[in-house]
Formats: sequence, C-alpha cells, structure tokens
Amino acid sequence: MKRAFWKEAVVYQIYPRSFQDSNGDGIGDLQGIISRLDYLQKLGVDVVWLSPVYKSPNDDNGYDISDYEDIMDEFGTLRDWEELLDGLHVRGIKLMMDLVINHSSDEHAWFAESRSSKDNPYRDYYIWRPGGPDGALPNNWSSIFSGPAWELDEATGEYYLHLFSRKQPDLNWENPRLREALYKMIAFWLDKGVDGLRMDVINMISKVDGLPSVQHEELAPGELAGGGEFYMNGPRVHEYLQEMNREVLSKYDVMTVGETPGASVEDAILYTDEDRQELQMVFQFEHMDVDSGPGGKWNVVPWTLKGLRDILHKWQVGLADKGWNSLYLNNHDQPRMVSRFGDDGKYRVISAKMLATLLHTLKGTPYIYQGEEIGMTNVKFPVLEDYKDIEILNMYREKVTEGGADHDTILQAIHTKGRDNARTPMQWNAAANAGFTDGTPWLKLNPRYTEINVEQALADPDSVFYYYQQLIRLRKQHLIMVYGEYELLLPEHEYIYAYTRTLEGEKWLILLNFCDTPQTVDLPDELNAVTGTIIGNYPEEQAVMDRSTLRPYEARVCRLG
Ligand code: TEU
Ligand code: CA
Repeated sequence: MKRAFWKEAVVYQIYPRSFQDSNGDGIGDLQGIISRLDYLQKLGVDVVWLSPVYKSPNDDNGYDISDYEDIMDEFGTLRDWEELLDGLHVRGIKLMMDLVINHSSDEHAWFAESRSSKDNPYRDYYIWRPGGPDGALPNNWSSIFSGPAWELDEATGEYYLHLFSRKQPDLNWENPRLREALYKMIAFWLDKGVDGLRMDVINMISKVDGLPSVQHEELAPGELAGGGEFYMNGPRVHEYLQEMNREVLSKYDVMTVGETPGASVEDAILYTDEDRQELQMVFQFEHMDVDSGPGGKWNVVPWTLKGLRDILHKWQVGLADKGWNSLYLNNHDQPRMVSRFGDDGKYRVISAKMLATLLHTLKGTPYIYQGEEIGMTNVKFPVLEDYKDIEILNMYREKVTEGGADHDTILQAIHTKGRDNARTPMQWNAAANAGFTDGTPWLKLNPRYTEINVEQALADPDSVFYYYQQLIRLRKQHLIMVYGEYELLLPEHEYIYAYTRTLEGEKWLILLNFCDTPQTVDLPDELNAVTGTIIGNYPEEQAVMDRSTLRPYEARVCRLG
C-alpha cells in the first residue's frame, strides 16, 4: 500500500462555538482556539479539522454559510484566522477547513438574487419548482430536520428545496456556473494555505432527475417520506467530484474527507479509490445507526457488540485493498462515545481508553472529537429550553407539540441521541463554567465538569488524555498501526472484539472487552505466543490475571511471535 501523510495522520476536530471563549460573550472563538494550541501540540495531533467558521446567521451553527470568503463576526476576523493558521503551522499541525457546499444560507447573496425573480441570472444556483395543484408540494420529500424539504417563497410563488433547515437552501450542482463559483471559492482558501477539506454531506450534491416523489403503498396522500434514495450518492456525484478534483484540488497538496451519510462500502470505494481521483476518505454512517430502530435515530434501540463489530469488520475488509477508512465514534452530530459505547459511570476512564484503542488500532485515519481525549460524557438537561440544536427543536415540535408524542419519551431520546450532547462547552478546569467563558455560555455546561476536565487530566498520569497521547505516539513509531493488514478473530464472541494486524512479518493482537464483567477468550495456540505488551488500559501492577481473561472494558495490544 502506498504511504501517505493523510493515512498516517491523527485528526482533532474543533467545534469552535464550544471550544474556548476569549472575550466573555459566551461563544467560543478563534482567539480562544489560538490560546489552546499548546494543548493540541501536547496531545500530538497532526491535523485540526475546524467546523465552519465562515459568516453565518447560525441557524445551524455555521453549517448555513452566508459568505464563504469571510469569518463569522462572533468568531473573529480573517486576520484572527490567519493567526490561527500560522499558530498551527508553527507547531507542525495542519488545518482542515469544513466545506459546506451542498447548501448555503438563505442569507447568502446568491440566494437573495436567486429568489428575487424567475429570470435573475442566479435563479438557477438553487433548486426551484412550482407547486402542484391545490397547494401541493413539488414532491413528498421530508427535510432531514423535520417537516417538508420545500419552502414556498412569496416573491415568485415557487418552492425551493432544502434537505436541511429552511434556512439552508440546496445549491443546484447541475448549473456549471455554480460549480465554477464554488471551485473558485475553494481555491481562495487553498491559496491561503489551508491543508485539508472536510466536505459536508458531499454525497447529496446530485439529485435524481425530475426529483421524483417517494412511492410506496402505506403512504397516505400528502404524507412525507425520506427521499434519500433520490439524493444520496446520486447520478452525477462522481462526475462532479472528479471535476472538482481536476479543476481545483489536484493543483494543491490537500487532504480530503467527504461526509457521506447512506454510503455503502461499494459507494465508498468509488469515492476513495486512489485511481479515481475523487476523495481520500469518507465518513461512513453505518455504525452510527446500530442503535436506531425503524423510523430512524430517535427510535433508540439497544446496540450489541455483534451489531457494531459486524459493521466495522465489513468496512475494514471492504476497504482493505481499494479506498481508505476514516475512524470515528463521535463528532459534533453524535452523542459522546463513552456514554454510548462504553460506561460513563464506574468504568468511564477505562472504557474511554478501550474505545480509543479500537479507534487507533483499526485500519484507517482516526478522528478525535474535542473532549473525547478527556472522556467527556453525554448530558441530561432537564427541560427542552436548555437545548439549542435546530435538529432537536424541530423534531420535538413535530413529534410532541404537533404530533402528540409523549414528552418524557422524546426527552429521553434527546438525552441519548441529541447533537447537543457533543456541543456542551469544552471542560478546561473545575472553576466556574469550566474555564470556557467568563460570561454566560451559549449552551449550558455538562455539570460533570468539576470532575472531568483538562486540568485534572493533565495532572493525572493515568488519565484518558495521556493514553491518547501514547496511542498517537505509537502510531508514529509503528507503521503496522497504519498499514497492517486486519484480520478478525472470535467473530461470534458476545463481548470481545479481537483482531490482528500484520505487516511484513510483524503481528499484533488486539483484544477489547466491551462489557463490565470479566470475559474469557479462547484463542488458537499460535496467538498465545505473546512476546510483549504494546499498550493496555489497566495499570501494570494489575496485569497479573491469567492471559485468557479480560477484565471489565479491558483493552490489550500485544506483539506476537
Ligand atoms: O450532517 C449531516 C447529517 O446528515 C447528519 O449527521 C445530521 O447532522 C443529523 O445528525 C442527522 O440526524 C452535516 C453536519 O455535520 C451537520 O452538523 C449539519 O447540520 C448538516 O450536515 C447540514 O449542514
Ligand atoms: Ca467569544
């Protein structure tokens, strides 16, 4: 396999609004991030992925961009951004910007033009359709953020498509002028020295011709349905990505990752096969659905290790020869991994380290989400008013206020799956507001900050932080972690995920216990020839237990032969 920086790198995601406030307005900002760069360097990450910092009315916290070439007032200025870029580069860290080009804000100048009249030159930058007879919508697609995917615009009496909120109109990629404008904007940032791009819902940019309604028997007239099959991994998406590559990306040395909900292994190979010149890797979503029942993420069902392992295994095998995996268990859209897949009570530290071991020893590029490295947990706000996320608020209105669903059931689903779990401010210390702000934070803190915070983690040699630091260092010393071939063991074990990695005669064994009780492993003899422990999450002095037993949430990485 060809060596590449982006395969060997570890990425750290910053959600700027919640990272560090520098001026007391309760909102994280660029100067705040700048003040924490030494911390990131200490952790040892190679790349920072910055969630959007462009001008935005913040209907969806920056994922609704009103000016692609300027910085959001609350976050600072272009000069602050340049200072951040320099600060990262001086420390040998690269900067990956978020690129949100499936949609813009409705407050973008292009949309103001577009909506103004049917013959405006920008009309075709967005997706407009007349309504059907009797006030019918152009089709029955629902928005990912609840309600219909269409909004009637008074000025011209037509509807525009918005897969996300009504303030996030979808851009019309069929229009070559729009595509050219986007490539120019991308070059603007790459010319400034940006090293990488994370492309938001990039597999939704091509919609099926005619935007057909979803058809199935149980649908009542006028009832909304998902519609994803008509816009995810659509007919021209690969053509567009290859064009983007040809027109702009290939002219720079740039790391790329596409966010691709609903992409299969086969789709991912098409996106990331190096010969095809599209993207380097994608964020797949299959494992994020292990605890979703029929009807989607808010219908929370228990997950099993078998379910999770089957998916991760399928992706490991599927992208073994062509394409490349990215590895994540949480981000700004997902609950905290230690609460979801580990134990955020008694075994918080141990299980956070176990999950970290998984993320850094599977094949692919690991992504750390801010706070993960200190084992931050989900939050249970008692009242809906404490939540700020548009997805949560829209869903609650649709299900409870309008749909009559039970408040407690839905609040519980929000506690388990809501995006604000990941967005509570970063916990720096045990002082007021965890050192995030001197003012009133835009979103409440997780009350556990007095116990879980950076200051505590840095003072404790056994903290989750130092374990991440160690994993990141190991990756630099052992290419087997990056390029080693993956092979699954014990495929039926109820609680243990076991596999080997092999590279040029070297072989590592990885054993992970996903359960709060001891578990026995029965391995073939040749795998018992352990010659050393690379890393583990239990202190050395306790490592006296019998080889074939894993303690609660234990992770062990050993060298064989
Ligand atoms: O998310 C896309 C997406 O489909 C989901 O992850 C979504 O956020 C939601 O959680 C589904 O339940 C991307 C961004 O990561 C997200 O923050 C944005 O809100 C969204 O696109 C729109 O730009
Ligand atoms: Ca601020």
